Order: sequence, then C-alpha cells, then structure tokens
Amino acid sequence: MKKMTEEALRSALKLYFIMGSPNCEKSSAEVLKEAIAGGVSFFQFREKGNGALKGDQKYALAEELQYICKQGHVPFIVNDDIDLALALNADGVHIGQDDEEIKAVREKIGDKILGVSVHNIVEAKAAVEAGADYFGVGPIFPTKTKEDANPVQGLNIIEILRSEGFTIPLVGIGGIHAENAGSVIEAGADGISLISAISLADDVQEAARELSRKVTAKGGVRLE
Ligand code: TZP
Ligand code: MG
Repeated sequence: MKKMTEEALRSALKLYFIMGSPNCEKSSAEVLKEAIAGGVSFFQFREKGNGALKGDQKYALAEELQYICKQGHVPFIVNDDIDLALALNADGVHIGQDDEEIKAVREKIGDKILGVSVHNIVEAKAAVEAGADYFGVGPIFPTKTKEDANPVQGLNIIEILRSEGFTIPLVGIGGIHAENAGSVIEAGADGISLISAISLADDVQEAARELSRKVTAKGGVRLE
C-alpha cells in the first residue's frame, strides 16, 4: 500500500476493528470478512490474552487476516509485534507505552503507519515528536476486554487533547458500542476503535454496519 496522506488516514480510521482469535467465538477469518462487509475501514491484528496463538500459528492467522484485508482494501496493522509486521509487510503497527520505544519502532518500520496508545498530554507530545501517525486514546468507557487496561478516562481526554492543539488523527478505544459511538466522534475523535462490540456480536456484519452509520452520521465519510 502506498503511504497514506494524513487526511486519507483520518477517514480510514472511522471504524477501526481490533481483534485476535481470543476475541472471537467463531473463526477469526469469518468474523473479519463479515466485519469488512459491514463497513470496517481499518483493522489491527491483536493476538493477545487467553489462548493466544504463538509462533507459526500466529503467523499463519496473521497472513490469512492480512489477505482478507487486502481483498477488502482495508489497511492491516499489527499490534506490538514489529518483526511480524515487517515479515508480512503489513501496512503498519500499533504500540503502547510499555512496548518498544516509539522512535526505535519508527526507524524500523520506515514510512509504514505508526499508531501509539496515549493517555495524557505528556505521552501525546512524546508520541508526536517520535513520529506517531495516529493516537489510540482510552479507555474511554469501562471495558472487560483488556484486563490490564489503564483507568477509565471518559470523553474528557479526547476534548483535552484537541483543545491542547493536537490535530493528529485520533481514535477512542475502550467500551465503545453503537449507543455511545457518536459521543466519541462529537468529543473530537476521527474514529472509533473497538473489539467486542464487533467480534462478539451475534450478527457481526450488522453490528459493523450500525456502528458505521453512527460514526458517519457524525460527519464522517462512509468507506465501502
Ligand atoms: N486498549 C484499551 S481498552 C482496550 C484496549 C485494547 C480494549 C477494547 O476492547 P472493547 O471490547 O472494545 O472494550
Ligand atoms: Mg502493546
């Protein structure tokens, strides 16, 4: 994939689905296909938690999900595992504050997309200086998906980052679902990122479609 402009990245982040096999009750490939059919516009492979695949099995699943993303013209991002991202020639990586240093990751991945989880102004400044392309900000609402999640921040953190002048593409994360999705965009996020509201939905495609409608209704473009 050619390097995206900031504005293209901003729109692609509208409906950002994050998932790995521990987040799904059925096949991850099936879930991802349905999610993309429903309007998911960005994807992160995050193989973490109970029963997470490792080694060759992790690689094989990543490859399969990357292929589905390619077919659907959806960027494929790898969580934490820079070597995997490079081996697969993924579109980018997403790292948190406890992962490798942002600057070192930027050097390794060249101009691939670099997402960084930030929780306050200090982290946000450092991430921009080190070359982040977008922020993941949260947890905005309580979540059961990530056991070691930071304290819930509320919508306030998004408003604060915007009022402090951070114009970088930004998505909210944590406990986001159809009923609160619009409020995340209204607070100043470019998109919503979420796991369980899509991965565990009875009807994955319909869940993604409804979320897509919610974020689009708040001023975004619908990406299909
Ligand atoms: N980082 C902060 S909260 C979270 C991550 C990975 C989990 C989000 O999952 P869900 O199911 O959308 O609340
Ligand atoms: Mg991490």
